[in-house]
Amino acid sequence: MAAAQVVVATALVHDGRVLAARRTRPPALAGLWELPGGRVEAGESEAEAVVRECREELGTAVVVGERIATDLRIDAGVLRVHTARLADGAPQPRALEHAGLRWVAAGEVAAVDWVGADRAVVADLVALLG
Ligand code: 9L3
Ligand code: MG
Repeated sequence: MAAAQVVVATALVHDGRVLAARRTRPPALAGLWELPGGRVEAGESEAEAVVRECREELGTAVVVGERIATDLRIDAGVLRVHTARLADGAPQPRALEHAGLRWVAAGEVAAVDWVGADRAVVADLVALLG
């Protein structure tokens, strides 16, 4: 049996805030906010996938940190959250997948209209931001 598809999500932290990206698609997720990321490709490590997805979706270079939170079951497979920090460049929504970005402080994390899977890591994000 094939292993479940892993989807990585990036808790990109800068100046005590975490980056949230507003999805445009699929329709069920449009308008909701997520930690940017996507499917790990064949032959790629999770950290490599985080770096690639941040380059593709945000146009920025990142340094990957640690894994946080527990694995989350999603329709696409299993979602795993990795921390990261900016190495170079200010994030911009580069892919059609996102309509906007916002930096979220610890006190604002719970009030964000997250996609269902990402809502489950709110407490971990608050802890991460201190
Ligand atoms: N997904 C959920 N939360 C996230 C990410 C990055 C992804 N933080 C879900 C949305 C899609 C699937 O995982 O159903 C694949 O992600 P993408 O390749 O559409 O970003
Ligand atoms: Mg994505």
